[in-house]
Amino acid sequence: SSESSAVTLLDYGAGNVRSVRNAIRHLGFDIKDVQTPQDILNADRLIFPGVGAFAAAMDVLNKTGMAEALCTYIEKDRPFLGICLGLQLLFESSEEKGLVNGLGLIPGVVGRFDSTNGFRVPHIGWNALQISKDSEILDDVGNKHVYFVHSYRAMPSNDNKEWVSSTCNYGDNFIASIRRGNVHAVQFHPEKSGDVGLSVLRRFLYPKSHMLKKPTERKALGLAKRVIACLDVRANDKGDLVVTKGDQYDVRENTKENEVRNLGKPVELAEQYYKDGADEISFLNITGFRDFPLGDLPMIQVLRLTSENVFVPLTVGGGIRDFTDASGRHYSSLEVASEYFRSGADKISIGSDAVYAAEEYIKTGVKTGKSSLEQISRVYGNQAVVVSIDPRRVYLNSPDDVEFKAIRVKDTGPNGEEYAWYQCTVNGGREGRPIGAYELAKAVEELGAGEILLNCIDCDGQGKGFDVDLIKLISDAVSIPVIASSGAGAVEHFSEVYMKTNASAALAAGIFHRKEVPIQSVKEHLFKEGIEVRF
Ligand code: 1PR
Repeated sequence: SSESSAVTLLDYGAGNVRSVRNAIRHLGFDIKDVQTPQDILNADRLIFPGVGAFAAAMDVLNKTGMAEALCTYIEKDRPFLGICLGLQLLFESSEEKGLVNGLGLIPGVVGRFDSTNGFRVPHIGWNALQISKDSEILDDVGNKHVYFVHSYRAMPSNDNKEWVSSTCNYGDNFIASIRRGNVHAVQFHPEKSGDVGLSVLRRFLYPKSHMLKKPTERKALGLAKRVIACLDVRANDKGDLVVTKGDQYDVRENTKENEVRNLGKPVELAEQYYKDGADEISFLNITGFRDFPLGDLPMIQVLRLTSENVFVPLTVGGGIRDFTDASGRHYSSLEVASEYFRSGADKISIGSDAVYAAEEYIKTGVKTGKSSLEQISRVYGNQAVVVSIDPRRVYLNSPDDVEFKAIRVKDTGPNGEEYAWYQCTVNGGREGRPIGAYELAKAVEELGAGEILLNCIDCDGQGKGFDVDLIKLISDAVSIPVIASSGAGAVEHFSEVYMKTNASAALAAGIFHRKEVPIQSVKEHLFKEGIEVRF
């Protein structure tokens, strides 16, 4: 019946659509999953959250007969909402792997962003829309930012102008949404765009409802600099999972008992930061070098619960590598990552294992395709893979004293040394490796990382500001987004890092956990300094 409160979801099993499911349920709808092409034709309302690669998706849709059913459904002008790849697949073809045919409903070819003109690829983050025609579902978006994460995009042309309802500028003006009659599709992720995104889904699910347009006081102009809250998680000595925080990576209190510093519960804190306006949340399992049975990975439950109520991107890191658990069962890093994606993660972050992969790649010059980094980015796309770098400064009198990239640093060493190289570490800073942050960053970009989370052990928990020298070095060396991390102690540290480096996001932990500086104050300050942020 047309009054049913169920929505039909086309999930062809290529990745995580958990967030879309959570968002739909949050809005009071039940989900009917498509099993056969007939289910598509019978749908009252169909949501198609495309995930994974274009070619693989078309392959599945063609083999199962779903491609034909989708074309029929859409040509009959039945209510449809495509998300991300679910928009791209409507076009004639994509250049993602050679030239692959799409559903062919909209004229145009989906192509890759050009990173040569200074725009980092993937396009990750909160950007503004230029709405060009009434698209109803975008009525509450107005001037607000929405969340994008993609490397490919469709371009507006004379042939498809009757479809285009909004564009977004990122080097090019690309198609951000289409609408014709009851058929809608968006390139951004409404299920990850906070309240604004939920309003898009709500308007699709309840088309007759009249919601008030809230006036927006601040107009979104372009890609926002992100503010990320990071939760370092581990079990304390009683076995409870807690959010902890290191002082140069040492998370134990300076007391006789030497207990693990406890700053709160992971799920509760994440929900709080979402409400406070965090653009993203990162969870790091900082004891990921220990072997857990896969089903007991402590972060799985945290992700499941968090993703039910938090509608911004979630990253999880720590322990993403091949391992054998206590019972002798072997797990591949891809299995570990898949479990995290299924549980609600949007991105995974690799630390130690990426260091080993980069060392090997630099030594041999060969991409084996076997590292965690390569395997996970091949299956889930590079936008889903972050590499976390944990470097420590090694001071030098001359940059020629070492084979790694060394730079002049503002904070000189204990003996007045004016230079330093940044030595990568593994196992939570416990072991230094023969590779620098600069060499690592360039290698992991080639191996398929989509983003870099750049920590600095010297600055961690010190509250004296980010390591601007390091962040400038790395963000100038790669063309993927770089997240500045470690050392935030005041709102000015965020504007400093954005003014002096090409960081795309800034992450902090301690100041948020200790409630010294609210996320909102960081954003107000950045806004005042003329830096684009999402409110
Ligand atoms: O090596 O793949 O298992 O990943 C381990 C992950 O856990 C890495 O991302 C690594 O950075 C992280 N990690 C390991 N040990 C620690 C520790 O603190 N003992 N934490 C650790 C990393 C750094 C940031 C921190 C910022 C901002 N902590 O996450 O949140 O420095 O802090 P601040 O704002 O308070 O200065 P693998």
